[in-house]
Amino acid sequence: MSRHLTVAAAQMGPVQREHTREQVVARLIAMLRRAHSMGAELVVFPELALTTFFPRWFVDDISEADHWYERSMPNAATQPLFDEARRLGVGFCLGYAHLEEGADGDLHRWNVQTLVERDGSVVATYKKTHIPGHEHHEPDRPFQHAERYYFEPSPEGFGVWRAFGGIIGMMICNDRRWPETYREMGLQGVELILCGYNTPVHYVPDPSQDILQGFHNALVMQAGAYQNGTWVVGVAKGGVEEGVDSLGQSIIVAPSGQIVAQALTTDDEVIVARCDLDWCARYKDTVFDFERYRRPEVYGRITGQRGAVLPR
Ligand code: CDT
Repeated sequence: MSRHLTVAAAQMGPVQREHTREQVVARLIAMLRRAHSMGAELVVFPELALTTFFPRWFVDDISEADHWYERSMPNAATQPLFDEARRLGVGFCLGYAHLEEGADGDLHRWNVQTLVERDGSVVATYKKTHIPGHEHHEPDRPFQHAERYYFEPSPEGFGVWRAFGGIIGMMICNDRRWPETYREMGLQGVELILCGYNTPVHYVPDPSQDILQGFHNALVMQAGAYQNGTWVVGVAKGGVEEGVDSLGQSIIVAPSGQIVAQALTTDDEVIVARCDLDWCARYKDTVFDFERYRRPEVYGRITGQRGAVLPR
């Protein structure tokens, strides 16, 4: 008996600064219902889905940005989403900023995704590992990408969880560009990777990459899926948000590396795919039989060093 899971990518159009959590959650619920009517059992929302992409602005006093973060999940604003998902029997994955007070009383700022099962139970909350952009104000930029100011990198790495009848992993936006992300989960048998993203089309450090944003987005997720024999769901918050154009092109990728569904707009849009989780084994047991073919004894540099070390 094969295992099928119908998964939706619930792409969002922009969330402007003046939009309230309640307005955003109403949009998420509308897409949840649409996805359910299309047969979805799991709905994936974007990175930082509840707010505008606030790292585009720098504030000297970081506590002035605390209102962009959630202190608990669910909370008063998101409870209606949790309630409706449970009523429909649909699971979901939601990206948001989390402000955590540690045991030591210190504040920690994380960029996270929470995965919720069809019965409403929280499976896991994943913290973003690769934090892109810059730490300090760079006034010469047309807009900031100060994620390294607003978020700590996760010390936890990439877990996977048994849920939805399969083995599920998560990554967030920039994580998808790094092969280590997929391999870490591949080595735990991952069958479905969920990824929200906010990707400005204009890449300030090298604008020659702007025209390639869509290509690079598909390239990395198709490669990661194929090389690890896993499904990958990439979900954008796209469109023009506070004057910054962001990539749409949400995709669902099969273990073959083929795109089986793709968003056509840069607005709120639901796409679905019926994912055969047993399809993963066709790759994991053949060309990417890790146990048979990998050579970890000659891969020491992967974890032994960070940057490139050039030959003399
Ligand atoms: N949100 C996020 O991680 N965005 C980055 C933008 C490029 S780095 C400034 C991304 O990798 O898509």
